[in-house]
Amino acid sequence: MNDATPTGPRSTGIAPRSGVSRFAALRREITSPTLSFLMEAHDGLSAKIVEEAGFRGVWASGLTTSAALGLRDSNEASWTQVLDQLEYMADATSLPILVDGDTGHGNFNNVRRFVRKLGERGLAGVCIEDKLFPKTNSFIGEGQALADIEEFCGRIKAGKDSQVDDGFVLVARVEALIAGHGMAEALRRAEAYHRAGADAILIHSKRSTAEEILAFARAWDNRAPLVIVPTMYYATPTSVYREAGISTVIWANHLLRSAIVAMRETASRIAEDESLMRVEGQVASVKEVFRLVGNAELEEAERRYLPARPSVGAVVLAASGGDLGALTADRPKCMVDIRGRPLLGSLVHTLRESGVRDVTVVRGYRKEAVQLEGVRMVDNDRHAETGELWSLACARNALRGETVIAYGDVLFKRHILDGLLTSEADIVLAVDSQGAAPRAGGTTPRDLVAADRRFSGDYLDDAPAHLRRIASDLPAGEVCGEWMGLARFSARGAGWLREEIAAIEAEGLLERADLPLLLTRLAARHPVRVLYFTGHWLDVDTLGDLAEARNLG
Ligand code: SPV
Ligand code: MG
Repeated sequence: MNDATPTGPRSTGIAPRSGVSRFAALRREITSPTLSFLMEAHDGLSAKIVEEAGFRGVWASGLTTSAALGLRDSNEASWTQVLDQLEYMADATSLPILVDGDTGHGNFNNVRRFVRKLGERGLAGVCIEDKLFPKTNSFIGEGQALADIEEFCGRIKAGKDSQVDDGFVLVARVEALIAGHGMAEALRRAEAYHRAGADAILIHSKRSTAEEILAFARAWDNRAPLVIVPTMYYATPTSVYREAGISTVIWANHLLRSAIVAMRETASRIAEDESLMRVEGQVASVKEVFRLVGNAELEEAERRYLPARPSVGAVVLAASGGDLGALTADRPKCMVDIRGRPLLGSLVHTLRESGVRDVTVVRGYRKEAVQLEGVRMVDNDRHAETGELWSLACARNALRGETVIAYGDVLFKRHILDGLLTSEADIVLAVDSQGAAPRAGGTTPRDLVAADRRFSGDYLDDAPAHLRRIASDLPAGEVCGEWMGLARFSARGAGWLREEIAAIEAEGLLERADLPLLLTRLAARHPVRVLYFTGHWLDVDTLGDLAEARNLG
């Protein structure tokens, strides 16, 4: 990192709000004559919450960062693990962050490396305390051992000599009052640390009143900015700190402590109720989570960086009933359940996964049973006496721009659809090269394909093949595979499709014509590409197919 690390979260790509570096911003907070506040955060999300609340700086607490990891405040996380956590915070917020550096993670040499790495990752300052590694939280036990003054001054000097930006702030934390060494020792240490180059002194106390802190402030007389942590003397009015000339107050752990209460309450309610009903109104919405982590920025970036692809539509033909016995008494085949969702739901899911979002379904038999969220429904009310092409013509208005056409009773793996969508051909059909064989269930393949080239059997074979015709009664020698009931048309191909439907209509054949006829006629006028696949799809004609569909996954 360099001298001009701008404010602004790095991972989101949001432009910096100003040219002021975070180092300079923290220095300003600490050295300004007015009282400043740093609010605790322990991860990226809490750092964002600190920023949104209007604070001008973050305290990256050692206690809460380790507790959020499920660890004790005893240097159990390695310093590089801590550094990674800190980097998430720096990425998540544009605020300057004062890092709780504990004892500096060792001697002067560890401090040097730690301070350099903090600066490189955009952390604006560090606070080191005059204790020994591994440290223990100041509120645990009595009379913790303090560092030798000269040795600790070496840590301070080493830290200042290692900062990567002149604005980097090093706060020296005096533990003498907490360790029971008295005011004179606390002042002696503060003076020594100030002389060693510390930018500010943090005077810590575990008393329930601010008396000793205020006595220290009076004696210290602003020789360097004073930082305090009123966790234990929380009842002291903030105006008292202003009057005492304190530089900065750290609210050291209150986001984590409030999160613990909220999480515990939510967990126990859900455990008791075995339901989310009571908590739903009490917790942040999922939308709010998306907002906090900046999903809107990602969408904007996707528009900027992903190749623009005009939206692709699909028309799914699902007007016929199908005969699966009792299963299709009150609903068409496409609405029969396949592992918790209707067959048509799985088909639409696969389409959406491949970016085909604008889906139109032509329904007919038991049309009231055909409902899917976000899918446009078109009705073929003459489904009993008409065929596939009539149904397709009902959705004529959707046959514009790039369009996928699928039978409503097929399931296929996504790579098959992706293959069609990435083809450069104007009309392209998914064909199973093994489709000529009779099916296990005894049914015979219907849409047999004759093409100008067979699949060679080599999976690297991508030489183009073109449709000659599709029929159910092709001579065995001509059969190259079976059409899966899945085709893609470019915008130009969709134009040819509409023309051909109009031509068939003009000839009076629309009522009875099927898709094989349509595709065969198209192939006579335009190139219709055949893309070979092997398996990974099925159409559901029998109960046996249904069982297989439930396994296709
Ligand atoms: C921290 O927040 O980790 C601190 C402050 O060091 S205290 O817990 O009061 O020691
Ligand atoms: Mg700490």
